[in-house]
Amino acid sequence: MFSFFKKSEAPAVETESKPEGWAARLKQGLSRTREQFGRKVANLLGGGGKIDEDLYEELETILLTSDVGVTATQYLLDDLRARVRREGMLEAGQLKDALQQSLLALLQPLEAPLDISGHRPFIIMLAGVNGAGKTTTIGKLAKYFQSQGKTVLLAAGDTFRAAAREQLMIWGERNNVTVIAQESGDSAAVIFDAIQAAKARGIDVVLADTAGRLPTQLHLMEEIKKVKRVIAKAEPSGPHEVLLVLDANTGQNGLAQVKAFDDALQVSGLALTKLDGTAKGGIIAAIARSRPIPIRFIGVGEQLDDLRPFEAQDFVSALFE
Ligand SMILES: Nc1nc2c(ncn2[C@@H]2O[C@H](COP(=O)(O)OP(=O)(O)OP(=O)(O)O)[C@@H](O)[C@H]2O)c(=O)[nH]1
Ligand SMILES: [Mg+2]
Repeated sequence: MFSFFKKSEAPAVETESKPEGWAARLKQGLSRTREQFGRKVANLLGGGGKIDEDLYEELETILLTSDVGVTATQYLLDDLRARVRREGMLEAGQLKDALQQSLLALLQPLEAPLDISGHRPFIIMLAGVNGAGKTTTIGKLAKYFQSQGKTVLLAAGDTFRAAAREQLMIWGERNNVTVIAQESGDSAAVIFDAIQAAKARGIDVVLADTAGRLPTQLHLMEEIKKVKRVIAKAEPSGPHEVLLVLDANTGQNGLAQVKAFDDALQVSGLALTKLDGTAKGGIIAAIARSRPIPIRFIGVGEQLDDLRPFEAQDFVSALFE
């Protein structure tokens, strides 16, 4: 938990402006995913055979076992067949390029960077199941916005655990970020106060943490709906972003989480974390097909600068090469 509080970790600001450094980190982070997915595809399609039904069937198996899910797998295979027909492809090797193109076309609409220019403070409310990476993502986002010259205020809205509040406050002190917390009180009240404070101080971005919860815990889902309503009382135009944090390793269940939180809160963006783990990556395709909510950020590690805006082309390249 809260690995970004480790003393050993100095914010790697100097790498902030080097996109090639990030591309390398993304590839490094996705290496295990690439081993599972990219290598299987390469083995299947790199042999130089002809395109036939068996090939499509094996590709279907790879997609299904990579968390792409039935709906998106069907869509991708149909799209592939259409490309093969249109371009008169015969060789298995050509199918690999076509698959990359199909995936890219599917994922491109999810690339919609978060634009915070319309509101001040721009209020971002985070939500997600326990341990998805909400608090870690808040730390990373604080650094991300600070590196763009924005002022940030954190609302310690996870009032379920005292430790969560303490750790957020220590972290805020070390990184010169104001943290609004309360000894007692509920999540909505803390976030309400934080928004008032941000308005009074002319802060650019409010990041509101919330406690983890499962969509099946109906009372907790009601509580987070209330948080959203109370934010709108503090600032009628807000929240300006409801960011669902999703652990990429949860596989197909991730799609169920997206649907449930979206139904409850009208999620406006996703942060996909832990892509540096054993995540199979296909969940992104499943989301793109079944509930296309923009992926604002992806996280590929526990360090502060292991979070960047999602770029479909980079992502697809990192999956294959
Ligand atoms: N490898 C890796 N670990 C991550 C990433 N993001 C978060 N973590 C780790 O995931 C664990 C849980 O992260 P938290 O940020 O505490 O998750 P949370 O959603 O706030 O959890 P709760 O508040 O308990 O619901 C911690 O050990 C983090 O270091 C990531 O992108 N990559
Ligand atoms: Mg947390």
